[in-house]
Amino acid sequence: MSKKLVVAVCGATGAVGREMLKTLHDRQFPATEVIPFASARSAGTKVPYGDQELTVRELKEDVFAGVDIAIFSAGGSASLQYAPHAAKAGCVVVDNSSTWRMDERCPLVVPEVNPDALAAHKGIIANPNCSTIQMMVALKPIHDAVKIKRIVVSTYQAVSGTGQKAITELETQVRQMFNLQEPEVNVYPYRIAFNILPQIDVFLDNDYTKEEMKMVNETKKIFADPDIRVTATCARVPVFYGHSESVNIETEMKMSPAECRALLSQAPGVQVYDNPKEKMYPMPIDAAGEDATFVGRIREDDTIENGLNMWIVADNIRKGAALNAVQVAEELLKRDLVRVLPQDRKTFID
Ligand code: NAP
Ligand code: 3JM
Repeated sequence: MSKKLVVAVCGATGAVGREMLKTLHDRQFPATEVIPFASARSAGTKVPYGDQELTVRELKEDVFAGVDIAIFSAGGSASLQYAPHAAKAGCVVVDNSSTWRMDERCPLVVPEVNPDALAAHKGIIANPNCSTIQMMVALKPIHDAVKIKRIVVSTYQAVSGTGQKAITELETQVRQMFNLQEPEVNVYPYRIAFNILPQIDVFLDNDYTKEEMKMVNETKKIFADPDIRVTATCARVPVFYGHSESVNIETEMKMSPAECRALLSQAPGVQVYDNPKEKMYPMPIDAAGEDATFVGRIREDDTIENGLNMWIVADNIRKGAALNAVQVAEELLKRDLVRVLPQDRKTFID
């Protein structure tokens, strides 16, 4: 008989949670039991896991006894409240929210980029923001080869990044507008159908949004490079699945576009999709449902000495959330870091 491995999926009824269940099943994650949790609202409902239907349970502080790995995508406040209890109960948390990302006790991990950071975990591991993850996967090999000094990124983010209610809102608004009805605006500050919103998450005192500052701060932590300069503009576009990014980098040493293409075509998790003559470049319609981070439009920025521009696209719900979290869990198993109980595991609560 195989060893017991119980996985809790917290936020299982959401856009990320459903993809999490699918990813665990598709990748044959060796769980002996998968338990879906959500709020009291959906306790008792069913969620698909392969060809089974699992019954959703209510997430509570005392549900983690006997759970080995708890993957959270239930929003920031649920992670803040419940993840410490999960860690205290002895399971390893992989958290998708921004709550724990900048906490020094929590590794912030993209498995293709900084898997060794997992070794120092104290019970809670953070999954980076979706826009950060795909940028890290594409830029890490370049950073290693020629050292990136500065990143200027503009994002074009899909509505699925906001959750199930935003997917429904875009569908509803499009239908209403084709029927000459006034579109209802509930999720975003303005209509998203046939529009672009240069605001994701709340504004901070520096006039950047929280989403933009996630990209800045998470990049420094994942690359373990406090000196790398990053500036971001994040926009929401009326696309269902797949975040796109225009990325400009300035490097210490020179790398030609051809060298960059060759390097990235060997990089883990990356697929180079770049042939301007054939109008070949990545788009959200290519990336949706795929695991890879796609890179194209690689070209020189001749306004600076060592500069490159590129276009990076990935499925924000897969690599941007569920897949990255499952890869982290796989890496924990491979490194035998699930059952290691660090002495100071309790510091999240006590
Ligand atoms: P969603 O579709 O709105 O789903 C939210 C899920 O959380 C639902 O299962 C919901 O359960 C559950 N939930 C909400 N409040 C809860 C509570 N107090 N206790 C237990 N469960 C609760 O949102 P989503 O797109 O799946 O995203 C969920 C979270 O994942 C986000 O808030 C964000 O923190 C994170 N996320 C991260 C990334 C990333 O870049 N890594 C990307 C997207 C999202 P009910 O059905 O019972 O309401
Ligand atoms: C992606 O509960 C919340 O406020 C969640 C907001 C949220 C986040 C976040 O900050 O955790 C929605 C979508 C993210 C994220 O990945 O940073």
